Amino acid sequence: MTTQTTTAPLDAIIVGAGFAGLYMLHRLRKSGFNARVVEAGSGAGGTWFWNRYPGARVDIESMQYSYKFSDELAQEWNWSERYATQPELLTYVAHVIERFKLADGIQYNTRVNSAKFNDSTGLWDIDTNDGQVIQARHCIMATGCLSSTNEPSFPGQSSFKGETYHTGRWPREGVDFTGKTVVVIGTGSSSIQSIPEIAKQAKQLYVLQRTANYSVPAHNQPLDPAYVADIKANYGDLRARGLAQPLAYDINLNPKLCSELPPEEVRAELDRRWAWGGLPIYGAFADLLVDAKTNSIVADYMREKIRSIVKDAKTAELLSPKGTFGCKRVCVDTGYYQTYNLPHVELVDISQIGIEEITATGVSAGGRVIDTDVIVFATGFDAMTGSLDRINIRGRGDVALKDKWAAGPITYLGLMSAGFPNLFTITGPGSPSVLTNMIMAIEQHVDFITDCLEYLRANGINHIEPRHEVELVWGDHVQEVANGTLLYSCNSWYLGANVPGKPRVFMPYLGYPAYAEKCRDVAANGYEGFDLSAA
Ligand code: N01
Repeated sequence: MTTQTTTAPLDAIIVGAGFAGLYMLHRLRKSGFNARVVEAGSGAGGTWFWNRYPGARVDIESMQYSYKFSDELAQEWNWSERYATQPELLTYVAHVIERFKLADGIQYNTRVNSAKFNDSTGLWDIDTNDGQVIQARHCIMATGCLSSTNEPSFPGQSSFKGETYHTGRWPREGVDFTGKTVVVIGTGSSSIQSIPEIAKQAKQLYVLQRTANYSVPAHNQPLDPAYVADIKANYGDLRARGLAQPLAYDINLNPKLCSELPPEEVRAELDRRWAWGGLPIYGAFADLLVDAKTNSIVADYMREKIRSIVKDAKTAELLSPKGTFGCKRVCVDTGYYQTYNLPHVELVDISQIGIEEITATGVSAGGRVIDTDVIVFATGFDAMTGSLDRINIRGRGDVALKDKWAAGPITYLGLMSAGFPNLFTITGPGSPSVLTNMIMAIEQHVDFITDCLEYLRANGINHIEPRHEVELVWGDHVQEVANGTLLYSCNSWYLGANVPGKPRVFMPYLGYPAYAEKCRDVAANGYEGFDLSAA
């Protein structure tokens, strides 16, 4: 393919048209920068563009999982349900694009193959699948934390004659399971959300479980207009409460330690959280993620709930997670456990004997052979670093980011990495990102980057990059914070442990408020820890 270099270099190229890329484009345009978004998909929405599996919906309440930067937007937009569905989220994205006139700044169907810092021009050269080379002063990766699918390959997989799907790359036209036998591999959030919906159509459904996950009911429902009006009248209060909590999400954090409470109060608190539903269960006790005893009390409570829902004792036992509660991200479901009471749904334990083979007609797993028409891979993502690794990113001296990060990502604040001047990663590894209400973390990063670019412009500075010694200290701090919790005690995707061969490093930073304050201080002190140069 012939390459074509765009004439005038951009101030910034933004890779990805999800929530991060769209807000980044809006902010940069408002500040007078010449910016453009390139997006691999044929539409905007990022995660919500690709994850179209049945039952896909956000696991944070929509009144909080929505942009806060524009009060007009927040006031005029009406979510229909407590947890928005994937289609409704895409409608919201379309509204944002129209309202802020972003459409002409987004180039779809454009996958970035490589992003290379050119030592002689001091610009980034962005090579795309359609043969363009786009030059830009700044390269901003808005590529998402969960956008690169984890697709394990099993022996014989290519011989399978039926249909196969990955939850993270669901076909736009949907899938009809009516009358079919279906195997779902995996029991993470995507699986837990889709299984009740697939079961409504399938003739027979087998769920292949390697590790059981904790799931809390969503208690999803249409939003009560009075409740919405009440929030909208004081929206700023809700946002402020959220931003003051570790997950940048108002989970009504209980400041009390479980160990200080009498058993009946512990029970009452958990009952209240279960009845409310969703991720606020994390806020039940201040020591939930640090005290193993507290954690086991909550885990016991969850197992008791599973036993009370699932009628078959053996299935209930298999569905009961053994590990630390909340170490893997807790799932939020609608009728997940109840689905196993249906006669045509079967849980297959593959914890001892995994998937040995995929044949032309089915799957050999858990010591049995299961014939099937469809296999759904709900096997998750190469989280946080996957989407960056899949782009050939090269910094000063042609050093590959992937090589620099071979033993785990090295960043300052999850925003930049030494040797890669003017390359920003929105919600990159080393920032709160996936341990928050993502939209809040996205807005905080976009605001930081915009302020930074304005500062550079005002001061005649062309390049910014962190000092290596500073990013090493930050990396140690990220690990130290995680080490002070129970979050190292399982094989989560936070640790990269779900992808064979990936280094075991805790990638997100726990604690949004302290992080945001650190970023404010860094900026206020003239981007302390970064090298700034006019050259
Ligand atoms: O992926 P996962 P996900 N053989 O990694 C199994 C977000 N999300 O797509 O646990 C057999 O959680 C694996 O087993 P194990 C959310 O943050 C958000 O479900 O490794 N099984 C596991 O059961 C979530 O946390 C929403 O033993 C294999 C499953 O596949 C994140 O995305 C909705 C296997 C993968 O679970 C990821 O969720 C959905 C193998 N070789 C997702 N490899 C919202 O609501 C993997 N598995 C916003």
